[in-house]
Amino acid sequence: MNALRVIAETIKKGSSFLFVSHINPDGDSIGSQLALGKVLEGFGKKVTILNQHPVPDIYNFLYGSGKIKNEISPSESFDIAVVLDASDKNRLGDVVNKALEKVPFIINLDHHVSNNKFGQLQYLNQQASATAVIVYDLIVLLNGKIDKDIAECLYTGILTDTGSFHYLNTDAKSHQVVAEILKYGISPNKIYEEIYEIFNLVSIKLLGLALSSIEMDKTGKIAWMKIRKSDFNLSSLTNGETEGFINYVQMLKGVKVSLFFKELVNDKKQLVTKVSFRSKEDVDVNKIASGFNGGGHAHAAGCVVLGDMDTALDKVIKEVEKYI
Ligand SMILES: [Mn+2]
Repeated sequence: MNALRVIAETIKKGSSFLFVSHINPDGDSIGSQLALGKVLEGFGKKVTILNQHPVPDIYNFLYGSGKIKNEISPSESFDIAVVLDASDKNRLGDVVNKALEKVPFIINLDHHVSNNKFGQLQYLNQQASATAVIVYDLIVLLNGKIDKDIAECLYTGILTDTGSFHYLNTDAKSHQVVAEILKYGISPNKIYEEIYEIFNLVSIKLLGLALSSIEMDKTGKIAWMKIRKSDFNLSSLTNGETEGFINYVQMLKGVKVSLFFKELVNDKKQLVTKVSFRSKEDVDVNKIASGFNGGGHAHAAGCVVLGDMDTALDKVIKEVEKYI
C-alpha cells in the first residue's frame, strides 16, 4: 500500500492530533497545517496546531491562523502528532520537541531532500514543490471536503514555496493542484497582494538597505545581501517582512548562487546569522547548507551560523566558492 494511503488510514482512526512544523514558520508550513487541520475538524477530530514561533503578519489572513499556538499546557494529550514541512526534529524548536515527547505516534509529511526520516510513519516526496501539494493528495485520499478557506491555505503554500511559480521546483503537478483548488472561488490576485504587496514602511526601507548592501564575488557567480541586527532594531520585525528579499539577488544576470545574511538574536539569546540560499542550474545549495547543520532543497536552502554577520559571511562564501 502506498505510504500516503497508510497515513490516511491511520489518521482516520485517530481522534486528537497535534500538528507541528519548523521554527520561523512560512507560507507552506502554516498553509499545510491549517488546511489539513480544517479537514480533520470537519471529521469531528480535535486538532491543536503548535509552532515555536508566531505566524508572520503576512499570513494572518489565512483561516484559523489566530488559533495557532506557541505554547501548550503540559496536561494536554494527543493520539497522533503530524509534523509538516520539517526535515529534522531539530528544526522544530524546544517548545515543540517538548510537546512531542508525550505523543506516542508521529507522522512525518515533508518534501525536503534533507529529511532524516524521523517518526513512525513517513511520506517524503522530494518531487513535491510544497508540502501543501502532499497535503492536497492526502485530503483527496481522506475524502476530505475542501472549501474556500482550505483552498486559500493550500494555494498559499504552493505560491510561496515555488516563488510565485518561477522556482525550478515549479512543475505540472503544482499547476494541476492549483487548477483544482481554484474551483473553490479563491482569488490569486488577493492572495498575492496579502503576501507580497502589504509591505509596511519599515519593511520597504529595510528592503532598500538590503538592496544597497548587495555584493558580488570576483567571478560574478556568487552574490549576497545582508541585514545586520543594528538595522533590525529600527523596529520589531516579524520574519515575514523580509519574505522574497532574496529574489532580488537572484535577478542579477550571471549569478548562480544568491545568499541573504540576516544577523539576529536567537531564542537562547545568542547572536546568530541566518543564511538563505538560492541557486540556479547544477549548484546544490542543500549540500552547502547541510555543512552548516541546515538544509532544504537543491535550489533553495537555509542554515543558521552561530556568531556575527562578518564571521558567518566569510565562512559561508568560502564554502560556496568550492561549488562554483
Ligand atoms: Mn515547504
